[in-house]
Amino acid sequence: MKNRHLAPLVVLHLVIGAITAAVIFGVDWWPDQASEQAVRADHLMWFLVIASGVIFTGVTAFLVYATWRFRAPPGDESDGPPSHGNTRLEIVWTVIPVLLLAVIGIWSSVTTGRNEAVASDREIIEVHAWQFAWEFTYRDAGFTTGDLVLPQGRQVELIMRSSDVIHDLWVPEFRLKEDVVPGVTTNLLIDPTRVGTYPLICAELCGAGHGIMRSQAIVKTQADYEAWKRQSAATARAAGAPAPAPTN
Ligand SMILES: [Cu+2]
Repeated sequence: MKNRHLAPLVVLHLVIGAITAAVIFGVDWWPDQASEQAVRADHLMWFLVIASGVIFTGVTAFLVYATWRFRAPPGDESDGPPSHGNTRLEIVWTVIPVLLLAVIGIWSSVTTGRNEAVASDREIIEVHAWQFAWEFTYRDAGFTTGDLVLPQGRQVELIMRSSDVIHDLWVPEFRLKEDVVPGVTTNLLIDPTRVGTYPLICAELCGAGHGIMRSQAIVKTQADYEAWKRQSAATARAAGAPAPAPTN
């Protein structure tokens, strides 16, 4: 590269890089992290966003510089000089994306594997979805609720069924989303880490009431969770509620 190109390109990289970094780091893009899965997903996401920012900065700086520096003079209708390729450049722009995609692919599969590692002492909660509501059954305690209550620091497995169309259980703070499909049982593993109340949303357009198909995911400390479970079971028994219907 000739030296007269170097200085303006460095300045353009610095200016565009600074604007890109300000947008990436200056905006609070993501909700709280309330599960181990959220932390792993966000590490991968940060890598993707930062790598994208670096590529965006380089491409935009060269594009802006080339558009300005090599623009045609007014009235010049002629073609530019022919170009017969640049082997070194083509190797560089092939090798870098290959390495980047390999890192993303391996990192994604490691993240998925760790997110789906099953704990032997996990709590099982059955999920029933229909147009347009969620129902959560704590079968070992014999009751059903409309909110998903989970213990902090203990893995939960959701066993999910739909009685009509495809729904999709999504809690943004857990960074987890899974379809609930009629005729099929789907599962979702969650390791809640943070006490709090988070929106639980249907993320599949499932009919006219899709927009109101919302509930809450409530993470409690283990002591509070056990107390809530005992209390809910006692209330259900006192009300003479029948045991939750068996699911197929
Ligand atoms: Cu739905």
